[in-house]
Amino acid sequence: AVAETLEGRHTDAGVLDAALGPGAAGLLDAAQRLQIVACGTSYHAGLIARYWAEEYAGLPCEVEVASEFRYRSHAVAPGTLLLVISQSGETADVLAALREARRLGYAGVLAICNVPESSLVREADLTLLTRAGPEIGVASTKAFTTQLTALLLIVAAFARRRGRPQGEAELVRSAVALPGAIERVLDLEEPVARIAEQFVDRAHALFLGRGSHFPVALEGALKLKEISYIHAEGYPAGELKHGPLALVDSTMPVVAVAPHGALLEKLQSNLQEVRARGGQLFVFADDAAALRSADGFQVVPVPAAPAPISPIVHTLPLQLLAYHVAVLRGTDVDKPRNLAKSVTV
Ligand code: F1P
Repeated sequence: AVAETLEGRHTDAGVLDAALGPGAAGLLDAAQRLQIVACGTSYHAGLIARYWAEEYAGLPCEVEVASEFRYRSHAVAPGTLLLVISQSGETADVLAALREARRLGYAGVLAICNVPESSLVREADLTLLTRAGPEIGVASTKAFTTQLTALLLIVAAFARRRGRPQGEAELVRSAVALPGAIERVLDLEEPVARIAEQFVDRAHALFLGRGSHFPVALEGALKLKEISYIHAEGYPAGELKHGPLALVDSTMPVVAVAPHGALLEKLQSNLQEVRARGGQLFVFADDAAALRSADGFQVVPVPAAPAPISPIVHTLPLQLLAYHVAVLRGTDVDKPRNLAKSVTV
């Protein structure tokens, strides 16, 4: 309904404001910049939102893990809105960051949360509920995709307020296209399950991305770590030669998130560096034909989707990959060792 409203299908332009609660309009109007705080998967959602905020709404945006934000000194720019993202709304570091931000004079607190009766929802000025339903597994999956959807709509609301109608229209068109795109990408389950077989006996994996798909690489690596216990790192592909390339040999699977667009050419040079060192490459690409040379790559063709939602669409196959690797390794996918659903201490 929010997307439809933004798209103009409803006349009530206040649906997003209503979804956020009383006072939404005033707080959003006053915001000059965003400071996002979150932990784990929710932090990765925030990292993607920064690309949207700056590109489509021209809204300056910083993102930090709550576990560091709460302990550092802050020079707070006037009009900085704190945007807190948490599936549970009970993560201790997130709540501490919120309270610290209040003390420091941030302009207000906007929350994205999945649990209506949580501490976060009680303490925030405004909340957009993700309505993802109960997360059964410890590792966030649908929480991530619904957080991103909420973030996309919030950025669309900012784009409107900041006189960026084209940015708003592009985000809204993308939001409307999202359910169909998700349906199509789920068809990748079979090929991804086959690729998972090649990860079962590996000790390490590297995930590469660029631009707004760099956080997708981080999230792919985190999911693999959390549920299959394979050591995995997400890296911006351009940083490869500043260190991690030293790790690459024929025993190292390298997953690349390679959507079409301006950064693909650069990414491909990075992939050739991996290839030259014998690394095994798994490339998730929505325009396989645009890959200059896919020699030695195992390419997974991701369905094309509008640019803003491409990070969401590329995340799903990586979630499926982690899932299938974990199942093959016989780990408990829903209850990984050493982890808790809510990190309340
Ligand atoms: C943050 C988080 C989750 C992760 C696990 C531990 O939780 O790091 O991303 O999957 O559940 O906690 P939240 O603040 O989003 O509830």
